[in-house]
Amino acid sequence: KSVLGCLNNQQKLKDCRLYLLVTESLCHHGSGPAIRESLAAGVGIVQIREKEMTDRQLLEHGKRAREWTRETGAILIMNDRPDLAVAIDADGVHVGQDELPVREVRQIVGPRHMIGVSTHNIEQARKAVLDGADYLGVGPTFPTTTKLFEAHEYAGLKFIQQVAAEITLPWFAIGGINEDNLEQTFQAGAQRVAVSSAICGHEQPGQITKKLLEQFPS
Ligand code: TZP
Repeated sequence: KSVLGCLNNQQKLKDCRLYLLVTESLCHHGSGPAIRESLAAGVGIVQIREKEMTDRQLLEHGKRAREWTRETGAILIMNDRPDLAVAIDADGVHVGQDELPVREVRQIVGPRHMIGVSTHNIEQARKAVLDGADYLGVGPTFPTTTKLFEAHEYAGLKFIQQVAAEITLPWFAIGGINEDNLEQTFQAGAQRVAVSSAICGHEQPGQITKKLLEQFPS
């Protein structure tokens, strides 16, 4: 487990309930407004998740996101790229099952960055915990078109229930979550949720963020 830059970040991770993955091509009015408006409305973690940008574009984009997240005190995560996470001074990096394993990511980013891992079944979740992940993504909870999954990777609410019963590390239910099925996600045991299209793809990212946050149990 990382020696998180400051204990403050570990506490922030626990307290954070709504995590936003931002992809430029999913955003109605560009990723800048989506990030700034959702941060102002209370998003606690922003992940930069871009598959089509050049490294230079990612660097500039990431640095801007770093400034905006600093203004609200939100956590900033870089998807998939430990090198860029360090270069933009993000708080952490997120990896999937096909990317570098936690141990190798840790060697690159050092002890101060948090590492998040995407998991699609309980074995992967248990392994990520043992490997020293700082938090887990758990899903897909519902069908989604934001990321392609093989049929056998579709996890569903049953996986959310399994993780809720067993995993004590902070974890975020993810995949197809929106204002209509958020309640079901909580009922399955999730306390934290990560979304992309529900906020990025909305005409008014700030308003939908507020609406989602209002649905969280107090
Ligand atoms: N990992 C699991 S589901 C998913 C990722 C990146 C996509 C989340 O996007 P959306 O639009 O909230 O379904």
